[in-house]
Formats: sequence, structure tokens, C-alpha cells
Amino acid sequence: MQSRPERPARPATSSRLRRGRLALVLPLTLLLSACASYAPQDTLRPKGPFARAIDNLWDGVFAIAVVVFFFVQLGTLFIIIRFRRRHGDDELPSQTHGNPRLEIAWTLLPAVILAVVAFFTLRTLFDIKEVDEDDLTIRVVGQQWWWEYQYDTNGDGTFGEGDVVTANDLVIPAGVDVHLEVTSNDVIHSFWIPSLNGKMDAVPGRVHPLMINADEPGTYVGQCTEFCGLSHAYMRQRVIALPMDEFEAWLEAQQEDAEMPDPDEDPEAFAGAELFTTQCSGCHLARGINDEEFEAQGNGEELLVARNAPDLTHFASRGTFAGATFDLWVDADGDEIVEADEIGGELNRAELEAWLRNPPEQKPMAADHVPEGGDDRVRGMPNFNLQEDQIDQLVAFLATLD
Ligand code: HEC
Ligand SMILES: [Cu+2]
Repeated sequence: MQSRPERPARPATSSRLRRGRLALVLPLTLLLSACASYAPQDTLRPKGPFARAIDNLWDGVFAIAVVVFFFVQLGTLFIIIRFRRRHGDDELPSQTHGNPRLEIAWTLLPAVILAVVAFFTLRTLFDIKEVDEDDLTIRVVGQQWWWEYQYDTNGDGTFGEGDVVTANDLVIPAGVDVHLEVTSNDVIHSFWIPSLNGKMDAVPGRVHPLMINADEPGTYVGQCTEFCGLSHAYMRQRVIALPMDEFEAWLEAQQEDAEMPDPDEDPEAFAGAELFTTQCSGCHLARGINDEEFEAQGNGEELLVARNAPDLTHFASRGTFAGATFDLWVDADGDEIVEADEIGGELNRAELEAWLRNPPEQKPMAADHVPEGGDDRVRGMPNFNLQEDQIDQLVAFLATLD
């Protein structure tokens, strides 16, 4: 045997110490990560009946898994100790082949356990999918990289044109079942609000039902959970559940057109509205402000690969913007979530200005990239190199869109 060049020996204690430390760090990291106080996307803390049904199922399956785990571990330990080779005993153990009784037992037992799990899983699956005809239905459309919500407010049975269309924050009434029709405009996304229900894939050309129901009014956060391209990580969504009367008032207000700011009372916002009409009509609609220009410039279809940008008619009534990546309003109580009662408070000016100054710098969108062989459509919102006074005017105008 060739002798290897000798390595400088490390004192044994230090390497043992390091291994010991490493063995501590891993479980400790896991343990401490369970202590996060701010964990709003925790499936184990359900905030509505559908998420609770899943959580209950999980509790049961987990209990079974724990029993199986200990059973298998103890069995393994028992066999290792009981049948180990004993000192001075060099004989081969008696060679048997098969043990029908044992084999039948360990085939049947798991099958029975899995059948029980399957029974409760299927029952839960049907429970959380049941759609009632009277349920409020909202269409949820995945877009690169934000979520659009359409309410059939004109009652024609279709969603989109002529209806209330919003983005980022999905507003629902609390305490009732809400039926979401999840679909996509471009690639596959996945809609997930962990505290309200499981995930649902948003697939182009298909409509998938997803039920949500929030016990209490509040804000529930989630994120796109199907990799959907460049800004997948910046594609978030929130549900704002309101008491029924507030929800009805909200829906009523959303159906109103936006109002042109008064040039005498608010000249800055008025200038912003004019600038908006000339600069932004290629992609964005603010109903009541730029309908004609929006229509004339192709309803967003001529400039964007996705053929669709957020409807801004009631932009200022949302808590967040750009795929819920940024807060639109200052989080006054500092709990890291902009709630319904903080909307309309103090504007988060800095981030809105930064967005208008250079959107692709705030959120990767490949907005300047024109796909090869295609037309000149872009993805996302490009940088318009606006002047600072123009940005001020646009911000003043956008803040009026409540
Ligand atoms: C080429 C199309 C296009 C033009 C033109 C355009 N935008 Fe956008 N804008 C978008 C897209 C796409 C988004 C969504 C970006 C995202 O969240 O990923 C967006 C998002 C926004 C948002 C955030 C909306 C929300 O609710 O999340 C604001 C505000 C906005 N744009 C303002 C403007 C203003 C003001 C102008 C004119 C100066 C303008 N945009 C021009 C494409 C455009
Ligand atoms: Cu997505």
C-alpha cells in the first residue's frame, strides 16, 4: 500500500468540537425557524373553514405518521439488538425463506392505514371544492407578474369588459363562501393564500374552481407558487376580507368611474391626469379619464406581450401595487401588513415615485426586451424617463383614483 503524504494533524478535540457544533447548528436552525413570530403564510394556522378542513386532515395524518415512525424505529432497534452477531458465535443463523404471516401482515397493515388516510383525504377534497350556485364568483387571472380580479358586476355572466376589474388585493366579504374561477392570461401560475385554502394552478385556457372563506375581516397574504418567469418572486397576492356591508359599499364604489381632478382646486393632479392620458393610455385604463385614448391605442393589446396591464380606475383603493410587491400606503401600526383601514391614510410616496422613475429597476420585467421575431410588444412597464415634476403630477393624480 502506498502511504499518503501526511496531513498536519489537527488536535482531535477541535475537530470533534466542530462536528459537535455542526450537529447542533442544523437542528437548532430548524427549531428556531419554527419560532418566527411573523409568519403570515402558515398553513398550520388556518383562518377559514376550507383551510381548517385541510389542517384537520393534516393533524390526523401526522398523528398516524408519528405512530408509524416510532413503530418502525423501535422495530428496527429491536431487530438490531436482538439478532446481532454475538461474540464467539460464528455460526450462520438458521436460513429461512419468507414468513407468510409476517408478509401478509406488513402488506395489509399499510394498505389499511393508507385506505383510511385516502378516505379522509377524498372527503376533505370534496368538501373544499363544493361550489354553491349562489356563491359570489370572482375570476382570478394570473398575469406576468401580478394577479387580476374580475367581478361580474354588469351581470352578463362573463368577466372582464364592462365589469369591475382590480389587481393585487382581492377584496371579499368575510364569513361567506367565495368561489374563485382561477385562470391565466399567459403562462401557468398558482394562486395560494395559505391561511384560507390550498393552492390552485392558474392555467391558460382553463378555469379551475377554488373556494375561500375568511372567518374574520382581515388581510391574508400569499404568493404565486408556480415558477412563471423573471419576476415570479415578486408576484404576490393578498385577500382583504371586509364585513358584508363594507364589501357591498366597496363594490358599489368600484363601479363608479374615476373623476377628472378639478384644474382650479388641484392643478397638480389635473396636470397628472393629462399626462396620464397622453403617456399611459397605451396600456392602462382609468375609466372616466382616458377611455377614448385607451380604446384608440388598442386596449393595451398593441404594446404588451401580455396584452394587459392593471386597471387603474380605483388604483388608490388598493393596499399594494406591482403584484403586491410594494405597499401603496404607509403601514401605520407597523405590523408589516397594510390593512383596509390603512388604505387612504398616508401615501407610500417614496416607492410609488421610485416605480414611476424606473419601473424595471423596482421589479425585473424585461420591459425593454422585444421578443425575437415578434412585433415591438414589451413585457412589463418600461421606463419613461419622466421628469421629477411629471412624477409629482402623476402621483398626485394616482392618489385621486380611490
Ligand atoms: C407598455 C405598457 C405600459 C405603459 C405605457 C404604462 N404602464 Fe404602468 N404598468 C404596466 C404593467 C405591465 C404593469 C404591471 C407590472 C407588474 O406588476 O408586474 C404596470 C403597473 C403600473 C402601476 C401599478 C399598478 C398596480 O395596481 O399594481 C402603476 C401605478 C402604473 N403602472 C402607472 C403607470 C403610469 C403613470 C404610466 C404612464 C406614465 C404607465 N403606467 C404606463 C404597463 C405599462
Ligand atoms: Cu406567477
